[in-house]
Amino acid sequence: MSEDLLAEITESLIGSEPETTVALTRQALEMDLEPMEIINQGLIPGMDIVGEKFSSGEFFLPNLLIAAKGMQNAMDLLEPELVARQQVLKLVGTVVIGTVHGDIHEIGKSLVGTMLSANGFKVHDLGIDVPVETFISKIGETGADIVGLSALLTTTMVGQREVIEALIEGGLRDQVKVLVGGAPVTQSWADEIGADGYAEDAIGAVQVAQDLLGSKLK
Ligand code: B1M
Repeated sequence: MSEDLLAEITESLIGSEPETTVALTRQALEMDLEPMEIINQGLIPGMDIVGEKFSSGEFFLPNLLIAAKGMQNAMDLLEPELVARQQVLKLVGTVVIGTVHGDIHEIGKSLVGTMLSANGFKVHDLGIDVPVETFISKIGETGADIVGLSALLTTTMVGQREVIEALIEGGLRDQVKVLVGGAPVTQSWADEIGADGYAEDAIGAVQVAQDLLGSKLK
């Protein structure tokens, strides 16, 4: 039953029916499905298939835009639920997060930000297409423990390296841990550019951020 509903959510994204995506997400919450289950088993598989169809030439840019609208509107319902489910009593650290310059993919970065704040981090979300200098000045202004750099395009991953280089040049590299992620990003890319951590998804990002903070405080 819940599998059917999750499959319908996936289908609604592929079928460019954003209103249906939102209605089904609301229904899933009313049926007490966990928000993370709705995201990981309903919404993300839909976005992945939309992406594959775009790669193969079956779908075009408007299909991506409509699917993104459906997922973002569904996330507007899910994010307060994600936050409400966490019971964190004290602030564990400060994170500056954004999608690197040249890249306007927002949904995954925002989900990572939401999960971090739901787990006790103070999150400064700089948004999308963020210039290197904006990351650097926000890190200086907030004294952030961690900077999170999201990149969804093979062509924009280099922006993560540029932020690390600017941190070194500005003498800030020892003060802040660098966490990288996004669909094309891998552990070996993180190692190559000298990032401190890599996470494949939002839950992993929370785990890695907690580990990084532990090692920073030692
Ligand atoms: Co774009 N796009 N897109 N797109 N898009 C991808 C990424 C693509 C893989 C689709 C494909 O061809 N199969 C492909 C990239 C290929 C590549 O370079 N490897 C692509 C392309 C080519 C493009 C354009 C170039 C298309 C064009 O114009 N010809 C263009 C680029 C624009 C730009 O940025 N300059 C473009 C545009 C867009 C839209 C604007 C239409 C829209 C985004 C709208 C928005 O965000 N408001 C869009 C969408 C929706 C997608 C897909 C279909 C879905 C992305 C998404 O939201 N996924 C995507 C295909 C895909 O990913 N399967 C695709 C759901 C989200 C929850 O997952 O973002 O992966 P994700 O985040 C995950 C993890 O990656 C990780 O955790 C998240 C949660 O689990 N994560 C982190 C992310 N950031 C992290 C940071 C961390 C840690 C983990 O630490 C800091």
